[in-house]
Amino acid sequence: DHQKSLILSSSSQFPPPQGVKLSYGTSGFRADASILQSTVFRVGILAALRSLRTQSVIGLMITASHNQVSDNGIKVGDPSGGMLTQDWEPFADSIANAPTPQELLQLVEEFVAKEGIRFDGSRPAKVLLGRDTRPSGDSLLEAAKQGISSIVGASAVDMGIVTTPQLHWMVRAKNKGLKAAELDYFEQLSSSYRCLLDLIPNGSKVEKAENKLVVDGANGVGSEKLEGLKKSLDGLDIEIRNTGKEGVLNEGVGADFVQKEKILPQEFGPKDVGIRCASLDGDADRLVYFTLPSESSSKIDLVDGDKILTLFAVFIKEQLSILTEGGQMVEDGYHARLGVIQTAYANGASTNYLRQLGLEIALTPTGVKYLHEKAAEYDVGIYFEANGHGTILFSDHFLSWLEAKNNELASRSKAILIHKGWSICKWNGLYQDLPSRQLKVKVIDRTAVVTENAETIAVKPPGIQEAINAEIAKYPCGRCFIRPSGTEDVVRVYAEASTQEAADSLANSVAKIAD
Ligand code: 16G
Ligand code: ZN
Repeated sequence: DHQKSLILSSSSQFPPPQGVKLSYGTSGFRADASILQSTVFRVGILAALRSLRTQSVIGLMITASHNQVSDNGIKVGDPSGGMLTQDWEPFADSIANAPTPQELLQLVEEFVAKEGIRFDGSRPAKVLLGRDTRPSGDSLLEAAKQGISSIVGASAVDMGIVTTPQLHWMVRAKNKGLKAAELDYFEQLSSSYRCLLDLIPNGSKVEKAENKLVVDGANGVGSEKLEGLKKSLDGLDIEIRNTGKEGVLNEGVGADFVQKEKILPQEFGPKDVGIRCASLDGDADRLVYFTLPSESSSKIDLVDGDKILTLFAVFIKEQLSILTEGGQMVEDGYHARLGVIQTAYANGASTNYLRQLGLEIALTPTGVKYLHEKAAEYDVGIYFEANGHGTILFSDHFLSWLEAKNNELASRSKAILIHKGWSICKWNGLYQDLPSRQLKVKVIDRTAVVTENAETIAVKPPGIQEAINAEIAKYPCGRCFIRPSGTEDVVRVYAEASTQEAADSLANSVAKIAD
């Protein structure tokens, strides 16, 4: 019929690359942009099917995040604003690697039957498309559109160049029947920020110097969007550098560079001593802060995702205890469950600090999709990776409880939401990071390493964990793990110890074991 011939004819225009096996990975497909046409086309088909299955709007984002500018990638956003459900990843893998149009069609037909997807035209598929600033984005976007329109009735809405968080937000807003344009996004951020400022108690004034924020835009989409946001944001003095007019995307700039190298990005220098600075990554879903402590070196004090998480956790815990103190609040017997979610990359000092606060801490494998899923199990779930990906999730139940409380409290309480008025130094001083080192080891087959317990233990190859343990035992406060990368053909090593020399040496010896 028409649907079949449409898939066959359009997919014949997008032959898959020879001799490469692609996998949906931690955050969608990623590779050199030159080999991605067929994959993006096929993910377009998947997105349209997902839209039919969920009877909702689906998102498709074309980006390779912090990777080099010649790479690109594609990931799918589910109706809730989160990532594609993990049950659909095997289908993504299989269609991406189907060698011929006939085999592709067969896989699609089998999957459609299994998922009970119907093409009755009652609610046609709708997909929102976004991309980052990579030059390959334009032609990949075309391929995605072709994929989407090879499902009868499906439509693609091009949102243009957007950040990854914007696209997720737009998909969620559309599905809630709310306004979902870029201006609405900026409006929501700036009005929330204004609310926070309005709730700062008198007396905890922020110093003028602390009001300044210099942002490294990674030469990507984040800088342009932040310019847009700035227009509606009062009360914060933002200067944006690395806007992409001169430098190269992610090259010597951006959150990944700053977090891994712990030195100043391009365009920052001695004049920035003591100023609060921040770095975004190529699709602006990572954020880390830093300050330059001394003019004489480019070494920075990093305020990473762990510290952002800690600040949120401290603040929210306080606010929750204010809400549940004083009798009335406890009366209704409701206790909001607050959880913090980390990965094995979280600095050990942060985990200790959070534990001392009495917080419930969960560990998941690396990648937003795992942390997000876990965070959704709590009333308030705060998650951050050390590299700066993260957010806070509030359950619907918690929000309606809060709304009811708020009405009750509005008239008689002044103690809700007390702001601290801390400096970045005070914030950074919450705890001292343990020295750490990350290395990568090129291997022939990274799948030979298999991990368990949120990647903290390597169960394959046999004996490797015992060898790692023997190294760790040589160092005070030593901690170390290896894991196969979800985005590159390498095995990663992470080590922590009481001194930098010790962390380096532990990482080096374990890298030799992994080799
Ligand atoms: C992806 C993930 C990131 C993770 C990184 C690990 C998202 C949006 N991005 O970039 O969270 O930290 O992969 O890469 O989930 P690796 O597996 O190569 O170490
Ligand atoms: Zn990113």
